[in-house]
Amino acid sequence: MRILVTGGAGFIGSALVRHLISDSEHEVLVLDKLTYAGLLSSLEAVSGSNRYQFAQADIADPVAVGEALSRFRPQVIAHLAAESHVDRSIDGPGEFIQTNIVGTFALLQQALGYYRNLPTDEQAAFRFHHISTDEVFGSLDETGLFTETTPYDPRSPYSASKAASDHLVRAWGHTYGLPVLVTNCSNNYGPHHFPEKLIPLIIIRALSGESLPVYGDGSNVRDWLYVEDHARALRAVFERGQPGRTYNVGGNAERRNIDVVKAICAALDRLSPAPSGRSYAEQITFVADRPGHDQRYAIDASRIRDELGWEPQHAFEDGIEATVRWYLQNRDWWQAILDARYATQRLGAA
Ligand code: NAD
Ligand code: TDX
Repeated sequence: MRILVTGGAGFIGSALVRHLISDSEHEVLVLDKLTYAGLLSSLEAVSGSNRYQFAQADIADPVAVGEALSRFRPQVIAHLAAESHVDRSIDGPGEFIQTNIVGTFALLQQALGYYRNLPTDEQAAFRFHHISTDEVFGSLDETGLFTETTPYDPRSPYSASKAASDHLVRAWGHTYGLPVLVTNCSNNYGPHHFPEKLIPLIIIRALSGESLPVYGDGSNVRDWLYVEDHARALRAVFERGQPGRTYNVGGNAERRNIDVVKAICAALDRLSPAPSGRSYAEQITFVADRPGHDQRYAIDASRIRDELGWEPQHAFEDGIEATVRWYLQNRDWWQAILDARYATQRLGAA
């Protein structure tokens, strides 16, 4: 199949592309604007493949998207392009509205025009797959899990923009007959994770001898999924998922933030002991909480398991160790990002 991957130079998109090139026969066109979070260095492993192409474009640019569609003629659009960082959405929501809502609308319009012009047999095979987040469901207290029928209750500018885009995608399916799929996934982690996110931020700041900022009291809970498990889930859904359907994807690995940070410190203590001989955990600092910080997310992933046979393969402790090893062995990748002063301001709140 030919798969157009929007946001393919990002953390999850690049993991999907690396998976598709190494473990399938699919052809891939990445369409990516290359914002601060889009990195061609994350696609180096596939850049020599004749099944991989790249186009730099904004999903909100109808001419560029239309040209890519008519040239590549995809059977699947896997839509991952988004502004993804919650703290940035609090500091400046405008880009989140523009890309996640307006951009998704523009992409849907192009996809619909393209779909309507396909021959009938190709229409039957076409899928528009929107990759979304569990944050659209809001916040849980100590019990309960998000299912595919949990009502939406987004609470940050980021999650509100993703909720809006989910609604648009489903509306284009329901009203115009576009064969859409939506996946709502929990927190990912693993190689090529952008250094502003909790896990890489802690690894990099620990190695730099800096404080390790934990928001609030560190009791907030996330359900962590190794990014390569997510890539396999996405492939299962666009290859075999039922059009019109939503699939929740999760790691079955709920952890409090403070325990995640301690697990990273323990892995670093084993793999790269600090020159001082002290544990990295001594660098942990509790800082002001994120405004509106959701307490807990947790996913019930039984639908994708029962219908498509997908399950996570990486236990959290193994995934954290693999991730810490990757950041230790790929300093050039993250140092180049730090040197580029990617974000002007954010690399931890302390
Ligand atoms: P990321 O920030 O690492 O990557 C986003 C990519 O989209 C970048 O390559 C960026 O250049 C590109 N992009 C941004 N705006 C664009 C535009 N207007 N046009 C074209 N390309 C654009 O994000 P990620 O963590 O890889 O997340 C990918 C998707 O998965 C997002 O939709 C996100 O909401 C969703 N998601 C992420 C997680 C997670 O834990 N990271 C969990 C669930 C869902
Ligand atoms: O310095 C920090 N200290 C801290 O305590 C940072 C950056 C985060 N945190 C906390 C906030 C969250 O409870 O750690 C948790 C994880 O934070 P992030 O890595 O920013 O992820 P989160 O806000 O949970 O959102 C992520 O998962 C869902 C992705 O960024 C989203 O794109 C995805 O939809």
